[in-house]
Amino acid sequence: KTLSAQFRIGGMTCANCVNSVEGILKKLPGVKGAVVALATSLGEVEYVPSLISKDEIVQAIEDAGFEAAFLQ
Ligand code: 9UX
Repeated sequence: KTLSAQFRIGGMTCANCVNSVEGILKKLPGVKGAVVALATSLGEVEYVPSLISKDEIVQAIEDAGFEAAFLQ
């Protein structure tokens, strides 16, 4: 089973940040896809909840130096 969730991200200031965040997310076990938009500071991740939690996804983004919070 795969879920999709939207998050708000802080600290992205250039297009390379977007690539970094997407790359980090896509390497995580349990993450099937990730898209991040610089203009809106919003992202969406497709993940398998039995393999990874939202908290772990947030932690991975924050470890990379950004801020993240899921919308719900
Ligand atoms: Mo752009 Mo983002 O030089 O951390 S890669 S600001």
